[in-house]
Amino acid sequence: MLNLANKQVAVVGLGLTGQSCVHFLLAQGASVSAYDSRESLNLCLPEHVQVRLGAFEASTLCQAQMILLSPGVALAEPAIQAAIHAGVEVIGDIELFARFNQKPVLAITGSNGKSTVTSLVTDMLNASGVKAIMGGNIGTPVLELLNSDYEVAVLELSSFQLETTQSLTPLAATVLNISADHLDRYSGLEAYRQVKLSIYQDAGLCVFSREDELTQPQGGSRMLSFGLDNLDADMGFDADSGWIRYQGQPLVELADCSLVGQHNVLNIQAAAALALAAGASIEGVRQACRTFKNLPHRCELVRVHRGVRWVDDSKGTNIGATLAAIDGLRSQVKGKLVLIAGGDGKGADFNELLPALDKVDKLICLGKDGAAIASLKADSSLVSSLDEAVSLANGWAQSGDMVLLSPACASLDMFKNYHHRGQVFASAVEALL
Ligand code: UMA
Ligand code: ADP
Repeated sequence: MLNLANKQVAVVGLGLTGQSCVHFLLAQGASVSAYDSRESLNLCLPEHVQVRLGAFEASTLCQAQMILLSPGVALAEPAIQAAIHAGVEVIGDIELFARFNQKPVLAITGSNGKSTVTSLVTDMLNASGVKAIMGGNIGTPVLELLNSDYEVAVLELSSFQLETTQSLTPLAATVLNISADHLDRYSGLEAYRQVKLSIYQDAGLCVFSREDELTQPQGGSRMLSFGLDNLDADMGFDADSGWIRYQGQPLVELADCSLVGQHNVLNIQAAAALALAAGASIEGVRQACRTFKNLPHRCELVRVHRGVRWVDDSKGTNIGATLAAIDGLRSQVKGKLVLIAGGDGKGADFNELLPALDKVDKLICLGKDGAAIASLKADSSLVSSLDEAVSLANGWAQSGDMVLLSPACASLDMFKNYHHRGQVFASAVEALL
């Protein structure tokens, strides 16, 4: 275990991660200084912690013995690069967790489905009598888990978090899928993928998707795959009977699951593979599939108004997620489908949306990259607020239609986060007369 007593540690970025790091490091006896490039910030930190706001300075950061970097701060930040060149160790909170945690870890990444799978794995284990807790990108900083009583830690990991993690040694790990995301932080899809694949490093079991060859491990660890074909050796799916099968045996009947859509068949398979590896029972897996509640802002029905269904998929923050939402929902709509999309595209190529836009009858766009998406479809509309988008959709949609907010973009150009965007949407929909 790492001895942090009296070590000079700089915590860079003071959001959820940074503040949890400060508290953890102080409890370990480290000497902590804290940095955020914002000029003003509401913080809840002990008074003796030295806080510096404003642009990061290489000269100060180079004096630290270790830097704890928040996922939102790019490693490419010049002051961080200067510190690395000066020999300062730069790690993230997941790495710090890995050096203190003594319990088995299940690690989950991918472009989409991470939170769904993380929550489902946790439910499967708890339904099997194995005490599991979840954390990471899903919202609870991992260092906070160390204060809890658990048998297995289930971690949702973003590519940003994986960049600063080296020694996690998960019991089992998965890359659910790879599609373009965060390309404003990577030189291209391959660079982003390589960071995602690093989750397999030293994993006891690598769980990958047969539907997406980009998820395949490149090393020699034990592997298990999941997919929509009926492959007896691993996780398979028999479309005729509607059963997910595991090593040739029926595991979960889809009709018995609360999650719908083809992408969720894959999510359930991946979750079951991880949970079984950590000691879940078949009955626990089945029970969790029956009772799992879809997470908010993921294809969530917010209102049926004058026969029109209004669906909030604000968590659809990249193209892959919006494609899955349209694929999953189109067959459920008898009438027309209205899509509200746009926001910060993070450098994505929106042409990948084209095949799905054929299934959309009316496209309404907003935000920083709204015009680029609107240009892909004839008769689309560009609006300046989500309220305006809802009002326009309301004037257009008829009974039997669906209005889907699935932006294919991050929310930060107009909202605090995807949750805030979903709330603004739901409020506008609730206010319709
Ligand atoms: N900051 C700087 N300089 C910068 C960038 C950020 O000082 O160049 C500061 C900001 O001013 C702010 C702080 O850093 O005060 C925010 O830190 P952060 O962006 O690392 O965010 P946290 O609040 O620590 O939340 C992070 C994850 N956020 C990101 O990776 C952007 C959360 O994932 C995660 O839940 C949390 O840690 C706990 O682990 C959110 C997310 O959007 C949901 N993740 C991305 C995604 O899912 O696509 C990766
Ligand atoms: P993440 O945590 O990776 O953002 P979530 O589980 O929160 O993923 O789901 C976000 C959105 O991504 C969902 O609303 C859905 O539209 C889409 N999605 C979920 N699972 C998958 C999957 N396996 N493949 C493609 N898209 C998915």
